Amino acid sequence: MSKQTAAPPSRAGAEEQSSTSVIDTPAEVDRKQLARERDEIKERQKDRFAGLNQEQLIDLYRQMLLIRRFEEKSAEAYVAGKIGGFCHLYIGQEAVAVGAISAINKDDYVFASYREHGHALAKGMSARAVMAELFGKATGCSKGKGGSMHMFDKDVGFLGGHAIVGGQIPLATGAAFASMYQGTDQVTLCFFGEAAVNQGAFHESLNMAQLWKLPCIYICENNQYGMGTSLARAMSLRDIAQKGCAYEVASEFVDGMDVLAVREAVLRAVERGRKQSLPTLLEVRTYRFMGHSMSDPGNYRTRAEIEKYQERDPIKLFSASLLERKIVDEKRLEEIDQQVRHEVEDAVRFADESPLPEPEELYTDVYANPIDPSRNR
Ligand SMILES: Cc1ncc(C[n+]2csc(CCOP(=O)(O)OP(=O)(O)O)c2C)c(N)n1
Ligand SMILES: [Mg+2]
Repeated sequence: MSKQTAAPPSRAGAEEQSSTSVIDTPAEVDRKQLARERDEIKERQKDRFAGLNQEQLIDLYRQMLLIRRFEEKSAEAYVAGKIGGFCHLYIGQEAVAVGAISAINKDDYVFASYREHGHALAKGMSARAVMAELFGKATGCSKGKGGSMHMFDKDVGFLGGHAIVGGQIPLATGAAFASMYQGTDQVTLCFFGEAAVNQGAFHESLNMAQLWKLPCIYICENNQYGMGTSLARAMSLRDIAQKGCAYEVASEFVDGMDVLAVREAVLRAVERGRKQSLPTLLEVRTYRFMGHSMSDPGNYRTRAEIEKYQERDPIKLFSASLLERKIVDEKRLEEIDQQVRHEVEDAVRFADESPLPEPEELYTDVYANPIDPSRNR
């Protein structure tokens, strides 16, 4: 066995190398400071209300709340043993999927990672189809054979749900190539976590997208952790938006806790995609409030850090802005909450009552030319 000659870079060393540290772990919570920061974000958000009518603003709120309540129910169902396999929740990141997908059309494409229940709902899949898929039922969007990481619905342009970290990035690039080749004005949104940026596929895709002028919008949801590993321990250049420069891809940082900031940035990218057929890289800074998956002990970050980001909860922030701007009152917020809870409960009931897939389904949707099951008897 060869002797190890060079010590791996120390964690402190990695942190010193970056000029703009993303990770900030205060020893304890400074409530006043947190409240000040939240108010600043809220003020910035209110400047972004122009251009959206009351109905559109309320719908953004409703969608984020639907995802939140859907995910809370998923967690309950998982603990009750109704959901098998892995299950990665999106709680805390709702503003990213909702803001971004609100900026595109129904016939545009969306690709996402395994943390994709929210993107599927925002793209127009029903809560019933997503919940039934989680429960492994025949009425699920993938006939109960995919589960949490494999939501898919061609009819609404939601092209997955991908379990391989970064696997969706070249696929989305291919979809954007198809749109360019066919001369449509469709754009493709590709969501992925910051850990996927270290995959070669990210770099290959950005290079091709700029070179071949592909209308692909790469949305890096930087929640600062890849499983239990902080970005600071895994990436030398942590300002992910800067990486676009290497391929001359236009890029920007976006506040992922502000649904309107995300929407505005994606609208700019969509215009670039449709008018100039060019890609964009967005680094959207966000945070997941739950563990990486349902089986995460979470001992790699502090409670203070989680509380800091919960203070910027995108849903609470937006409801406070809506109230201050008198777009809604408390009664209207309560009605929306009831409506959303009802929709999620209906989805759970539907999933509970749906049948499991038949054993014969093992042979369908596997190959383009299906196997004849009788050959194996
Ligand atoms: C190619 C590959 N390597 C490793 C894994 C195991 N894995 C699953 S999730 C994950 C972390 C990804 O983190 P990130 O891209 O930041 O997304 P997040 O979970 O934070 O949304 C890893 C390493 C995998 N699924 N695929
Ligand atoms: Mg991450």
